[in-house]
Amino acid sequence: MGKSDRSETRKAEIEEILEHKPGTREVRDEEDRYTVVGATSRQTFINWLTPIEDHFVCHRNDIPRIDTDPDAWSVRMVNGDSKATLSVDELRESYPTVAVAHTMECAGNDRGHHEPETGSVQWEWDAVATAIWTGTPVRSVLPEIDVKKDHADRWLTVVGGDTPADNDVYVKSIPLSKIFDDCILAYEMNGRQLPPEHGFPLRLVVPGWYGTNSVKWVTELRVTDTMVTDETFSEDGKDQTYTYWQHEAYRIHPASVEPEIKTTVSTADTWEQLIGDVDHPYTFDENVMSLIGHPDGESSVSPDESGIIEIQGVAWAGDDRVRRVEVSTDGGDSWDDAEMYGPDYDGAWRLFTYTWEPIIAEDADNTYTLLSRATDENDRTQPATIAVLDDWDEIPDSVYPWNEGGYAANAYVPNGIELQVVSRTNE
Ligand SMILES: Nc1nc2c(c(=O)[nH]1)N[C@H]1C(S)=C(S)[C@@H](COP(=O)(O)O)O[C@H]1N2
Ligand SMILES: [Mo]
Repeated sequence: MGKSDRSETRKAEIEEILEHKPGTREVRDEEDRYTVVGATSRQTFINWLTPIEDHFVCHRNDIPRIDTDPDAWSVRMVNGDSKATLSVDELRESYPTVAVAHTMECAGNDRGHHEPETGSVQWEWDAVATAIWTGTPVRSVLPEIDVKKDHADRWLTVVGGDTPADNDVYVKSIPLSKIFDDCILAYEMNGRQLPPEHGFPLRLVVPGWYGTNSVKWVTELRVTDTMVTDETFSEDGKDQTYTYWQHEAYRIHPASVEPEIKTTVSTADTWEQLIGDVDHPYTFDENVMSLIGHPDGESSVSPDESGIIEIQGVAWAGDDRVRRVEVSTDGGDSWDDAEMYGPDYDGAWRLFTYTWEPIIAEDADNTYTLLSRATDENDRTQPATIAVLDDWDEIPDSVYPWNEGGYAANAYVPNGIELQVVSRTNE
């Protein structure tokens, strides 16, 4: 398929997605050929569950069209000489069914707040959402290829079926320990059949990890001793590369660096890699982050009868827990604890609320800057800003390092909300 043909199919595809996600925003990057739509509005962040209609979409290639029976789709499994094939139907009928909550955040969320600007899709806060995914625990199918327990140092290399013959195969390697812990092969999203753009008929869900790891349209699971290398698939005899998505894209690094292909990392925790000894971290577990959903800054707001504005939002920390959420109503000069409430699942965000009694002065314009910042169970607090740093070995608490791909940023100042408070009578 030529470049212009692809741009045509892409256009048609996005139009189709926007038809059943009517409120979402198209945030397309033509050059990079990404198909993406972002969250409808800040207001989605007052809900714990994101309706499918509001869930962002992000992928590079065309959606594989499955014209035949979805059960004709099968997954190949390989562990050395041990091989098996399972249909979606078999997965659904013959293995345990579980549901997991997962806050999916694109590793490029907040990329648009990098200065200088980076390449690719300029997301602001749009690319994060929480859904309930239903499917088969991956650990329950691995015995079919003689993997009966977690080999802590091995990997599961997962292949997506969306790659055209002239492109890098969409492949991600996930540590087997994480796979055994909570990963699933999902065929339902929020209790409905998986929509095509979210991976129909089958996708991997890696709870609490950046979206890139949750491979859509899964065709193969391969147990490997290292993260994917081109040798991993050499027996397939195809002239395609398999390492781009794991080792080149989605790595955190300064400008003009080509990260080397690693066989393994000492920790899958993205932040620990960043402040530790892993050169050019892989974007695995999501960094601690929060967003205000109400007020949304789109219009002025008035307090209720008792003079109160309820500030509401969400906070998450990948597969770690959120320990604390604070809110500032004066642009960060002072902070107060917000209250966390609602559902509390590993890998999914928490709701928070903060009762604010704004002062409305007669002769001022009453503009306020609202910020939220979260702290995880490891006592890591969101940094304030994204900045260009010379020395990554000494990352100050208050700064997230500008990086060439614009990945994994979790600074709170760029997501602040400026709003005008008007008294009820002046509405
Ligand atoms: N096969 C395949 N899986 C993929 C991708 C892709 O391009 N191809 N994109 C990834 C990225 S970058 C993200 S953020 C999530 C988005 O999942 P969603 O579209 O269901 O929100 O899917 C991931 N899985
Ligand atoms: Mo992504």
